[in-house]
Amino acid sequence: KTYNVALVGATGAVGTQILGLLEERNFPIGKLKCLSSARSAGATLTFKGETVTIEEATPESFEGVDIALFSAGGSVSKALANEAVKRGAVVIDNTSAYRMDPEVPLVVPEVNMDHAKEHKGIIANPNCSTIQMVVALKPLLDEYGLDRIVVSTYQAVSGAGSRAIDDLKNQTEAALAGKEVKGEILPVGSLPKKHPMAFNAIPQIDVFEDNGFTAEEMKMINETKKIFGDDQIKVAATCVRVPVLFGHSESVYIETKKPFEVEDVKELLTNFEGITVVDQPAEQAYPLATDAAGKKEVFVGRIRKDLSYSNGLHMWVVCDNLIKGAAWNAVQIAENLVAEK
Ligand code: 11C
Repeated sequence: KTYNVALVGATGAVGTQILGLLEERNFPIGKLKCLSSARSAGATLTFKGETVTIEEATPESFEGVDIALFSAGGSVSKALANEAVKRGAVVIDNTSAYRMDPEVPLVVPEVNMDHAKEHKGIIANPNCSTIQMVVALKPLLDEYGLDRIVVSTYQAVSGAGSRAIDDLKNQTEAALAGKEVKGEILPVGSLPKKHPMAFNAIPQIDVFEDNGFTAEEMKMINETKKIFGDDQIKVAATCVRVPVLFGHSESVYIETKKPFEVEDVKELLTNFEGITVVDQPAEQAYPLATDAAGKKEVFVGRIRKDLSYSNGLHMWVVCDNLIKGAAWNAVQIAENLVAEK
C-alpha cells in the first residue's frame, strides 16, 4: 500500500530534512506534493531522482492527500491544516499552532505514541528542545517518577531557520575580518531589536511573556507536562542561543520521586530506544553538537548524582534539532501511523 503525501514548506530548513528522510526511509509514497507559499511556487527540487515542482498551497491542494506534513510556520498551519483534515488527510504539524490544543495529541514516538490514537486529524510535533529532553527523561520517569526538572539550553541557530544559519556565518566572517558585527535575525526575527550572534550567547529565544519567561521556555514547560500527561511535574527552563549551527545541547537537572543508583540510570538510558549514551569522562567522551549533527539519536552524557540532594541527577543531552528535534520525529510519527493501518 502507498500513501499520497503533501509536504508544506518543502524548501525550509526542516522541510529539506523531511524530504531527505522520506527518501532515505523509502516511505511508501504514492504521489508526493511539495507545497509552499506563492513566493516559492514554481521552483523545483529532486526526490528519488525525479524533479518535483513546488505548488502553491491552497485548500484544494489537499484533495486526495493521505498524510500532510506541515512545516511552514504557525500561520500557514492555522490557515490550512483543517482544510487538509476536511479533505481526509492526517496532518502532522511541525509548528506550535496546535500543540497545546486539548483536541490535538502532542507526540514523541518513543515516549507517547499511544496518544496519537486519539487524534481527530491533526497530530502535533513538539518543539525541538522539548523533544530531546523528554526522550532522555522517559526511562527515568517510568522507573523513578519525576518531581522536578530544571533545564538550561544551548541552542543552535538553525532552530531559527536557514536565514539565521547564513547570518551567523556572515557575522563570524565579519568579526574575523575586524568588521562591525550586526545581527540581522536573532534573537527574534519579528522584533526590531537584534543582537550579534557571533562569539556571543543570547538568553532570549522567542518573545518574552508577562511572567518573565520566553515563549521557548514556556513551550518546554507546557509541552513536557502534556507529553508526560502529568500537570504536577515541576519544570523550569532557561533557553539560550549559542553560535552553533546544528544541534541543541541541554543541561538537564532532575529530582526523582524514588531513589536511584547512577549505574542503573546509565543502564536504563543505554537500553532505551532512540538514546545513545556517551559518558566516559576519563576519556573526555561526552555528547557534542558537532557529533550529533546529522544523526537521529538523542545523545546523553555527564550523568551524575547531585552532591547536595540524593534524588538529584544531572545530565547533558544533545540532539540534532532539525532531525530528531523536528523532521525525524515527524517522519517517525508518519511511519508509525502507516504501520498501524
Ligand atoms: C528554536 N526551538 O530553536 C526553536 C525552533 O516551536 O517549532 C522551533 C520553534 C517551534 O529557535
